[in-house]
Amino acid sequence: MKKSIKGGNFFEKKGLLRIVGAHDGLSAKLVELNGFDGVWASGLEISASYAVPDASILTMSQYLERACEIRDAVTLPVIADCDTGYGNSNNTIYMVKKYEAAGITGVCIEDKKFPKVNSLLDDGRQELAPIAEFVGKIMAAKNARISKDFLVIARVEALIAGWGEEEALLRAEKYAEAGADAILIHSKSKAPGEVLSFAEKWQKKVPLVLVPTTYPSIMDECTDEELLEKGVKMVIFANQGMRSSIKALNLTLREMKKTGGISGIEDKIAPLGEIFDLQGLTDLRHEEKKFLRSEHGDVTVIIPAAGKPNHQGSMEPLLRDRPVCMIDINGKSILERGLDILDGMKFGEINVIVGYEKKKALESLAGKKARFIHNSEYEKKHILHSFMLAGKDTSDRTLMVYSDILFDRALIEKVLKQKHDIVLVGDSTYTRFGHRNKKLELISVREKMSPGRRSLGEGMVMDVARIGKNVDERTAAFEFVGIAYFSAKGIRAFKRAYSKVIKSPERKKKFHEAVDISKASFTDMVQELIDGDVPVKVMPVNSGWMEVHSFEDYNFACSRIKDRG
Ligand code: SPV
Ligand code: MG
Repeated sequence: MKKSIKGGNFFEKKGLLRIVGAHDGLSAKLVELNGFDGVWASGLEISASYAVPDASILTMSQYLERACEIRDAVTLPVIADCDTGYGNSNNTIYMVKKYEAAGITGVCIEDKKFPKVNSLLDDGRQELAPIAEFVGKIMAAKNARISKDFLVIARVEALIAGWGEEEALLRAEKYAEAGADAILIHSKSKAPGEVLSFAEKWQKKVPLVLVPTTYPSIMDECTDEELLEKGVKMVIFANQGMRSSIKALNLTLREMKKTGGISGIEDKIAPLGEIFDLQGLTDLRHEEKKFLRSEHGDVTVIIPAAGKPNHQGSMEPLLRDRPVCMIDINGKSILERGLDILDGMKFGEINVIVGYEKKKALESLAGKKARFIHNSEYEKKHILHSFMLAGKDTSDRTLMVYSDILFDRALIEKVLKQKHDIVLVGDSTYTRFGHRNKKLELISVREKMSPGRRSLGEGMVMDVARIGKNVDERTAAFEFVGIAYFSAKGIRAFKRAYSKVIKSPERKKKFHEAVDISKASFTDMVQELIDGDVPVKVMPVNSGWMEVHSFEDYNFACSRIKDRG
């Protein structure tokens, strides 16, 4: 976040101040991004943006609303063009209170009669207010302000109205005496001579402000130092921004009308990304991450999907060029289906670790809300390594879901409700029979299980004793579904145990069922935790998920899942 310089006396800032006209948040933001000293909430621009004349048509509230919009969009000081003060001294008092309270740096009021017309209008009705009346307004404005840093700039319109330099000097003198912090000497002369002559005679009584719209050469003819030397503290480039956008917009619209299309203009207009940046979308994303809480916002999901399928069996034709998670079930891959369910649950972050056929995976998952992490060594480093590529960054509740299973939302909801630190989902109806393309990851529990009583009560969890492909089928009570839940404490324990193994000299040795830690499966690390007396629970389920291990499974899944998503 940029440092605010709205506070303090703007005129105490060193050097010649260049402020630029704007009419809304966006135009003001562009002024700031281009490095100017402040923003001029221009009456001409604001009224033009409503497509009404700059002739006191809009009300004070409308101008103030825009000034606030501008103030909110930038950290720069904002000087508001307040025309004649919107009426007499009573209106001016109210106006100063409102603008100061709104955090505007200063106001500029002009000595014309209300209602005014724009000063640069050819043959404009330029009626000057009596000096005394305007002096009263300046005094009222000064009296109404609270901070001495709130600037009241008096704008002398005598040169605009054709009343001559003497009148201009007299008025400036009176307004300075009344307490004006600066004099804006306005001129519509085509050359800078008129204002330079005024400045010469003014003798720096209070700082001068210029609006060189009609005499732009002054900025080429005089250096900043020369202008400062003549008593000019600030120049206002009042309307060039709006004029440039009108021209650009017209060119684009004309081209669109002429061609009947939009392809020819694409490289002449700002990319959409620039709009998003100007809107502050980056900040919004950052803040959303921090503050937009949802029920599962503190849960990080990790889906390891990097591995190459090995035991293909009857699945061979389906798996020739893709991992299991990419198998298409009625128009959507298994993993896409999983991601759609998880996305709907508003998790903090969903990480998918890709490796084998990475390009295909990324193409098919384009547009899915997930962080994709590449396990470039997927052939040498297996699922535990993939898990830890994302797991190393998480300290919140974590959900691990295998990429090759189909599951219901209700199953995930259920495991997230568990109060234990590490909970695996185990299927209690697994069968030792049937064709499979791989060995199942089985779970045995500490509790005594009587045969034929595998269907257990809701919410009843048990202590895992052993997990892995080598667990004896006769003692196994569950098949590991491929869904594991960790509380913040649980994931810390898991990470601690992992880093201990990784750092130990034993890391090249056999690690549970794996030849070493790099080839370890997720379940090997769970066994390591159990052996280290970290409690691991299994939550029994008997429905709500399925895996595709065989061609039969595939046909079954296709017949069960009807939607084409
Ligand atoms: C404005 O920008 O509205 C001004 C400057 O007051 S000028 O249009 O030159 O009067
Ligand atoms: Mg104006």
